[in-house]
Amino acid sequence: MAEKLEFGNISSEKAMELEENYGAHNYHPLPVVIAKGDGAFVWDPEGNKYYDFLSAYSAVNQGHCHPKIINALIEQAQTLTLTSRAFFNNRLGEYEKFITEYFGFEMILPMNTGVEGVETAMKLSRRWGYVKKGIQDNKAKIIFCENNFHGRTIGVISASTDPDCRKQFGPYLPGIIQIPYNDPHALDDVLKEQGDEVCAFIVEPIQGEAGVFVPDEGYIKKCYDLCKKYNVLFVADEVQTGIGRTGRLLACDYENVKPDVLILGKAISGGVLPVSAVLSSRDIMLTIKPGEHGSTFGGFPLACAVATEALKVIRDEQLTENAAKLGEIFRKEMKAIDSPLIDIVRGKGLLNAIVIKPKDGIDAWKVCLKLKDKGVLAKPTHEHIIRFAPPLVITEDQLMDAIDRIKKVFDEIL
Ligand code: IF1
Repeated sequence: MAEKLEFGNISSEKAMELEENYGAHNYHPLPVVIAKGDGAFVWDPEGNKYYDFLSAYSAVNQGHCHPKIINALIEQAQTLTLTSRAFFNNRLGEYEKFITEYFGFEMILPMNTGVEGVETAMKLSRRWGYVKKGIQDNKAKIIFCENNFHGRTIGVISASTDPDCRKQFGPYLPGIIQIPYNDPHALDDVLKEQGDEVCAFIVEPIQGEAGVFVPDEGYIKKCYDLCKKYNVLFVADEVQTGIGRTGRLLACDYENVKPDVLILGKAISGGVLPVSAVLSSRDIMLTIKPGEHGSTFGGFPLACAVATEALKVIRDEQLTENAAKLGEIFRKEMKAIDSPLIDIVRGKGLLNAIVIKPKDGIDAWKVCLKLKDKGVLAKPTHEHIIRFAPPLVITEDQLMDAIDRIKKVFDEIL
């Protein structure tokens, strides 16, 4: 007999079966089906409630279905959704003024997904390299870090060192240099040798996919200074770390670095629409001329309305401050857990990870399954690491309740 459903008309079992049969197998999800979200919580079709400790990879910083963002979406959707950039629209300019002032930049180039933001930054950097730096045509090089994650396009995976992202997708884009992360000397060495042909250094201030790898204090500033020394653009990919997640508006703020080019995505829209942005100075941005880059949806009115409201929510509800405060509590409580399974606890703000030392057949995946049973959703990355990144609207009481559940898992699992 079919179980009564609380949300939607498809059971968890049926939903998983449909995805298995009709969807490409490019993911390996945790066996949980989400049918509804509200703030820090999600529910499956059967009505089981969970804390969302992934936040759609930090896209849902403002919490699921934030009423103000959803209202902005509905209102704009009933008025105008898409015009293309063949015409002006009455939302784009206002949004562009708002977001550039919000982050302290002169200009924005709006795109949709994070990886498009990265591609845009790569094109912009190359263009700047030819037009402003005087690099010989087709010689420009971009430096990336090992173990980076910047997205899935051919251009961007060419910069990846992760075999899962790369293998059998070649041939790759030339003009890419990879150096170790968290090693300013490696950057210095490359720039000393090839600096004349390098247009940009593209870096995550905290490496997300690598397992929330936080570099040494001062790393970002040292890299920025080296970029200045060799006339190279310092490009920060804050698609995951940006917009309050790490306890500052931008993770680069921790070192008072203002990137030459800033890439944002995910939480710009509060997880409501794919919205990304490349922010920079007029000098750099205006090296791209009309007709040379763009996207049908980039800067569409619906995105402008939603992103404006989503950024206001971050500020009005002091979500950055909340992330800073609750992040301290989270790491302190996790470090206090006495379990042989816990190797390292690290992170900043509400972007945290626990590195698991597998024991007696218990690995990160099994810990996540147990967490799910206790009502906390988190996902392993790189086999042994579990990322913990709840929506920034989570309250202290909710966080403490979730922490209790996590503690119980580690108490009971071995
Ligand atoms: C997937 C990770 C997170 C990103 C940074 C650009 C992009 C991402 C720093 C591209 C995207 C995602 C995509 C997601 C998994 C995920 C992820 F585990 F791989 F590292 F967030 F933690 N720069 N990150 O983190 O943005 O094009 O996806 O909008 O399923 O591939 P996108």
